[in-house]
Amino acid sequence: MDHDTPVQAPARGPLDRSRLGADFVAHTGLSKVLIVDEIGSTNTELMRLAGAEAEEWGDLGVLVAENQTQGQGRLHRPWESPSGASLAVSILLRPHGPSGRPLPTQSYSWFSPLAALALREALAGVAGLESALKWPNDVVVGGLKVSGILAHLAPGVHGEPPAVVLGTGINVSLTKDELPVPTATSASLAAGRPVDRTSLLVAYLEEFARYYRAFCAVHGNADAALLGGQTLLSRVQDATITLGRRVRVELPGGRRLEGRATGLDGHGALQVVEDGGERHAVSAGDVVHLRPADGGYA
Ligand code: BT5
Repeated sequence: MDHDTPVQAPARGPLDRSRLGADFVAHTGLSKVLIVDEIGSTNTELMRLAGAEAEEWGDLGVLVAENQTQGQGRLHRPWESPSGASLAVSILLRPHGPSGRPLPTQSYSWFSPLAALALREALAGVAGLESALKWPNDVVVGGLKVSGILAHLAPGVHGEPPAVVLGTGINVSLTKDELPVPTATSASLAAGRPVDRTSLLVAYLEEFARYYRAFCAVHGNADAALLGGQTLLSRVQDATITLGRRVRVELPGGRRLEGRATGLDGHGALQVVEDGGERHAVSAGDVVHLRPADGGYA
């Protein structure tokens, strides 16, 4: 491209709300979809609503913002979502098994990977993209982050266990100039063609509801066959590119581990074998994929 040519942002229309109305809610089994024009953080607002308007916000209530101004990442890091070019969506979960019993809270660590699997299917179906999970909460295409997922606990109702707010930020049509960090990409940049935000949101919510219902049907057991096929644990293992790699893990307290990521345990924690042979199960941290030969960044 000629350097003097202004970079044209792709058309950024609002979401097509007619595709996310009552029919959509009924066929997916969601309890509601609320789309707001602007919000600080969909996760923060949905956590508030889960307590303040508990009767109106049941399992699988969805809050979407056209423009999110104070998106949150883990550890209070910022999540940037240029208006109209990204999706900011939070789903409230009050998970129950087939017997009506609440799911064990130990199973909650599987909701982020469940969302990542759903998004993976949506990206494949809508944009023809092959994506992968980078432990713990990123969806990447060609090693670059197209989405980040963040789960928070929210108030339970009537003495029940806490609810979960599961937030997903998706870079849909950001141009190269708009990417907030060099490790990011967008669906349209990766696909090399425009990707429709509404179609991606619809597909993501459909897939998420399908996986979530199946997971609730097996009472949150990641080792049970899901949807008549592989277990959730093995689906997530297969989709996670961190496994089998040399990694550096930055733990929340500032400690670091370096070694080989060998697998996930039954709670989704990353198993890391340090060079000296010491084994660790890491439930929270940031991972840098290292190149095997020179220890540089991959
Ligand atoms: C995450 O945190 O990746 C979780 C992001 C969750 C965002 C959603 S949007 C809907 C819902 N409402 C919210 O308020 N949040 C959720 P983490 O792994 O900590 O990554 C944050 C880091 O990613 C930042 O420090 C930046 O380096 C980078 N980053 C920020 N914006 C990005 C973007 N749009 N694409 C890729 N990387 C980004």
